[in-house]
Amino acid sequence: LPVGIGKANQILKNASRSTQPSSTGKITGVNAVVLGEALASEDDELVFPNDDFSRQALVPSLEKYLEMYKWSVEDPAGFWSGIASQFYWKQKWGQPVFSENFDFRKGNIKIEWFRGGITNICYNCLDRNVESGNGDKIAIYWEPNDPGSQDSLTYSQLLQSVCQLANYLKDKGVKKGDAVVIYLPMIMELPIAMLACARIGALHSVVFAGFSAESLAQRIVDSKPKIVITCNAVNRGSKVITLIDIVDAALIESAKTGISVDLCLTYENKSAMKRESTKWQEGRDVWWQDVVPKYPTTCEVEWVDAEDPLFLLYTSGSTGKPKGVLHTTGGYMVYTATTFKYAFDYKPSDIYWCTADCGWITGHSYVTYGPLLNGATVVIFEGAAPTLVRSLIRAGVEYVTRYPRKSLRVLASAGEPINPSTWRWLFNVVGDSRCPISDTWWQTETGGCMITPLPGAWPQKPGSATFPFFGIQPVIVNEKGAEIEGECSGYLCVKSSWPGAFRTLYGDHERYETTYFKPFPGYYFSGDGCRRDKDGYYWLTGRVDDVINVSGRRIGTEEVESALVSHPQCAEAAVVGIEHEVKGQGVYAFVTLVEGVSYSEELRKSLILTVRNKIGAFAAPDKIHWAPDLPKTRSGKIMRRILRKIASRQLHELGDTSTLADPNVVEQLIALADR
Ligand code: 6R9
Repeated sequence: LPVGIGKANQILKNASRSTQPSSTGKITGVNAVVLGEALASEDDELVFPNDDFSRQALVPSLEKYLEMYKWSVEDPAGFWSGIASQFYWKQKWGQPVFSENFDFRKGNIKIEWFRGGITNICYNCLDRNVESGNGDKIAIYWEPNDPGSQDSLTYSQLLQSVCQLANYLKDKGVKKGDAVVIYLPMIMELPIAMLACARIGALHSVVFAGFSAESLAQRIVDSKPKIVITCNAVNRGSKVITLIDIVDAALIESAKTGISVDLCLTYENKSAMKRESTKWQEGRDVWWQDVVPKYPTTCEVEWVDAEDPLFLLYTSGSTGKPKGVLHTTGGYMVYTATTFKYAFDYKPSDIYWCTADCGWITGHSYVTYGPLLNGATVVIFEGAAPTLVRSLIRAGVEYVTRYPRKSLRVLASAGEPINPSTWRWLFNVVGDSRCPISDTWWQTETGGCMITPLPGAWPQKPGSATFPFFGIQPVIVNEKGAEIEGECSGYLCVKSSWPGAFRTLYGDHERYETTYFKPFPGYYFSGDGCRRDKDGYYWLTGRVDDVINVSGRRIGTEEVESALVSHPQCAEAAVVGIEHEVKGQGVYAFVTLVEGVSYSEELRKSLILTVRNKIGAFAAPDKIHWAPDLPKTRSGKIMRRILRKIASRQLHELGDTSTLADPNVVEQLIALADR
């Protein structure tokens, strides 16, 4: 067994289960089982699952997990083949079940799973469930922004809607391997569009509907879609956002680089805007409701190889240009389905809600594919709900406690660190000290959960993602790339592949290798820091690169910097993340103005607006710090370490400033901190 995991065995032996978490729902702080007398640190706080939960859990004990885990890493081919066989394959995969090169020194990085297997993920999500007698089961409950116009689709109805759109797309010339850009909010048409693409072997590239025209254009230029699918407008809280205008601006922008899209399929989202008031590009824009329902409700499946691409999803990296993460069909299918089932202890009678937007990976893997592959009933909510727990805490417990929560079985969190106090609040208040919390660590790149509790299987520690999922071998390495054993902290890497791993960055395999495989030869590098405690539990400590995480959304600091410097009055900018009570991290920007321009409130607003327009509202700086100059080394490199300290007002911890080209810069910056 990999280092650490074996140690977990001892926990059960050493810990006393005498103090079970109370089920009275009283908010008494921590319901923990303490090792020894006093709680020495957060590492010692163990929260046990209750026995009733464990008895019914898919993985009822640590022993069972260790047995399965051992099998999964000693015989990955056997372990994953067994699971893959539960899906429909038109033709079984060949041998070897997987092949990989994780070490760039031995040639190009390559990952393949189930090569030669012929399947279709849409078929496995829908047809397979309908054929097994679950056609009348609800696939999606849709909860709109304004209560009152709820909707739902059974598996049969969803299949029919998907087939109609698939037929339409085929009729418009979309073929296997073509890209389709989807720019939709959380309405049912979003998963419908994803599944329709998958059905005909087209790659979907969903762009989060909070991205600006410029960001959308960038993604259109990179993926060169045949069609863009959007809607006219969407309600967000009390605001109406006219998505089609954003698409229009993006298409004008992308046409300038020679990428033109002649078809924009637009859903009329009546609750937000009527078609009469929609600005329309005759010849290019087509109303979904006018064309799609005319197509047949059955559609032949395009059978694809397990390694044929399924989708592209852009994510932020530490350099300016977003990266097109590419996932393929077979491995992603098997991995998302399996992680969904085990990480949430899924039972067919469950109704499952994931608050994520399909514009991000969580919405791909755990709103759409993972649940539907398991025949689950999912709830989709139109409104925005990131960083939900911290916003709820701020609003007060009564918003939660006024509703019965007896039906809740498992709570989950993803996308950002959940600190121990937030964890306890979620556990005690929302889950009545009864529901296990799956704090799942993973990334766009990993396709599915990598380090996650399995509910009921072992004691949790608030704030720790606990142990690796089946088949995942996390390692912690030091600066030199050497694996460190036992209790330690360092850079989180993964040794050898798993089915859900991304296969490349679209059109840029070299960047894929450089970013993820070259920093620590022989390993996949996650970009995250991590600590492993004495019991083998993993604690994520945040990004170690220039990526910040605002409300669970990844933003490259360089992306914000280039947006800022595109402003005619901004000469230079440096962006760092700061702690933010609700958003987790906030965007803090140091801005140097062009000679002769002076600071003003108006300019501050206009800089923020520039970022909103260039990237999207979610990336807007929380703070603009006027900077006559930036602290740089003699070779001209900005010293972000110092900027981070100034931003968080840790002024006594600036460290060594003697290597700065001009140490006075720091004092100037401090003087301007609250201007
Ligand atoms: C799924 C998703 C990935 C980054 C990742 C890490 C952070 C995700 C986390 C977590 C602490 C967790 N992250 N899950 N940090 N605990 N449970 O969010 O993908 O948008 O690609 O972000 O999010 O820093 O590297 P993505």
